[in-house]
Amino acid sequence: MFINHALQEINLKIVYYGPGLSGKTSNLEFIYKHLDPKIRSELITLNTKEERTLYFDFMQLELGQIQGKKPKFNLYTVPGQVYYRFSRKVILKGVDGVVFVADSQKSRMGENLDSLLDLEKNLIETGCTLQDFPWVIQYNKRDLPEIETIEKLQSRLNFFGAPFYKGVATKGHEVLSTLQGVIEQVIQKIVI
Ligand SMILES: Nc1nc2c(ncn2[C@@H]2O[C@H](COP(=O)(O)OP(=O)(O)OP(=O)(O)O)[C@@H](O)[C@H]2O)c(=O)[nH]1
Ligand SMILES: [Mg+2]
Repeated sequence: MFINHALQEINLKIVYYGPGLSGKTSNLEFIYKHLDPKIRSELITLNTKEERTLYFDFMQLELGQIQGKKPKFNLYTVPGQVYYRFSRKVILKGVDGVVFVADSQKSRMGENLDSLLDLEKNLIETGCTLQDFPWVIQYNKRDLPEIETIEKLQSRLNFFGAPFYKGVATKGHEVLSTLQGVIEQVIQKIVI
């Protein structure tokens, strides 16, 4: 969090985390297309030619007021591919809230778990832990065949009882409710 007292602005950082191809960039693309341009910036994406995130995606939202100040939510995605470990660590610096985008496909359970452990490890290095951190889980790709039940995903991934959403990011299902959920978590933490 960064407060600019002169401009009466609070800058908050929300990071979309998760394994490669889970749908993090698709979440931001939907938010970009469906929010009023008056409250959102352009979407900056840095992709490889295969459309995989290379460093991060970024977009800023300006919403309402908190304690008389204008909150600006800076949304980032990390690159999910395993070897971009260093980028993920850098992007997590100063994070205020996380959306963990899990891939619901049965074959991706191992990658979801590895990515969640990678998140926990990186958060611990910044002095936080998932247990008392503002975060939500989105179980994405609910439209595909061969997906895990929500009960199984919950028991394997949601060990701290974070709020969760059942998403289809490409169609926008639960994308905005996921965003709203993480924003609520972040605000709750800063107004206490
Ligand atoms: N069927 C289906 N496809 C999805 C869904 N969400 C994303 N996809 C597809 O999955 C692929 C990867 O989506 P991205 O949003 O680029 O994934 P990412 O998590 O940003 O991937 P990295 O940047 O490599 O970490 C794309 O082809 C998307 O169209 C979904 O809910 N359902
Ligand atoms: Mg991406």
